Amino acid sequence: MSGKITLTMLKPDAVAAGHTGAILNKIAEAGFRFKSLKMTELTVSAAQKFYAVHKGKPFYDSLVEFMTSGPIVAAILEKDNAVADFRTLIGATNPEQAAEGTIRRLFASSLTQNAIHGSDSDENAIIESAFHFAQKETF
Ligand code: FUP
Repeated sequence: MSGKITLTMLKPDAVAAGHTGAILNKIAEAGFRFKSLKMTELTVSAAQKFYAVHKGKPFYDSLVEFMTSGPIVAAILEKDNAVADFRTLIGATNPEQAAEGTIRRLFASSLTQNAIHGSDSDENAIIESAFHFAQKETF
């Protein structure tokens, strides 16, 4: 059965460009409920851990550098079929290939600086939610 939560991060490019409000509005209008929400920043070791699956790939170091370059907004989102529906809403990893109207198409500038993260599985949604939020921050 498909899960009800996903974890998102509005990445440093989107936050620095002042797109936080517009992106959160699109997420809410698409029917997601905010279970948790905060502005924060990733340390280098936290970013390395979050993206450990990509360790050794050519883009890993620049991805970590980018993700630690400024504040992010993290949120746990609730909706039926949350992981798949959210990945549809954000669009393809590369904004040039993202469908019209998707968050990455609208707000991302490059493959690395692609504005927003969405969990890729129900299992990772739970792991990533616990990475960012304590139980008392989840509603
Ligand atoms: P996604 O699940 O769409 O966020 O994409 P991935 O998990 O494959 O990649 C995680 C992040 O690594 C992307 F958001 C952007 C970055 N990335 C690159 O910078 N270059 C690549 O070739 C692939 C991914």
